[in-house]
Amino acid sequence: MVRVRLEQGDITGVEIDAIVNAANNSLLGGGGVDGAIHAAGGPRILAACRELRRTTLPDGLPTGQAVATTAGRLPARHVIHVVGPIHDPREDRSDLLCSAYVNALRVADELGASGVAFPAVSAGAYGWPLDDAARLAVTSVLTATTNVRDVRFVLFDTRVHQAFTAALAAAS
Ligand code: AR6
Repeated sequence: MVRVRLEQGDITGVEIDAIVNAANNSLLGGGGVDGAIHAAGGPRILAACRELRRTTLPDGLPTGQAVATTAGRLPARHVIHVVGPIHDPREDRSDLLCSAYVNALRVADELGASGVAFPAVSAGAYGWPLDDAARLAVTSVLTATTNVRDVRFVLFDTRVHQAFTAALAAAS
């Protein structure tokens, strides 16, 4: 059974086996948590992403999928990059957001990681309504089949933290 904890803060400072990046399909960086991870982790992360693009992912990382790289100089050992879906009120893309969490945990299993920290994937630039993003995140992690024992949601601000607190209470 996975233990889920919530905290408010900056995921780049978290000391854990793997942190998850809310990336985009290009894997070549961006704003938000993606920008913060590349800035704090240094150029080795981008070099590893470029190598993935050159080899196994020439068209980029599909939405809902996950792939790992070095964490560069971050305290975490690995970065697991996922691409959440952009919210679209005309189309239910919830499955892809759940897949991003489940596939991150699958990659963590492949790495032998027992602790994983997640940000609120798709809840920033990708425009997902916060309460729904929190509910999908929490239920995906709680129902996943994984060897990961310790999941930490590291939420950047009070509003996001409150949404995840409510979602976790509703799911437990
Ligand atoms: N630590 C933890 N959470 C953070 C941090 C941080 N250092 N910085 C921001 N957040 P977003 P998305 C929160 O936009 O919605 C990028 O440009 C933020 O407050 O980072 O999946 C990518 O390259 C929000 O709650 O990711 C993509 O193009 C959450 O992280 C696109 O944005 C997610 O916001 C992905 O958009």
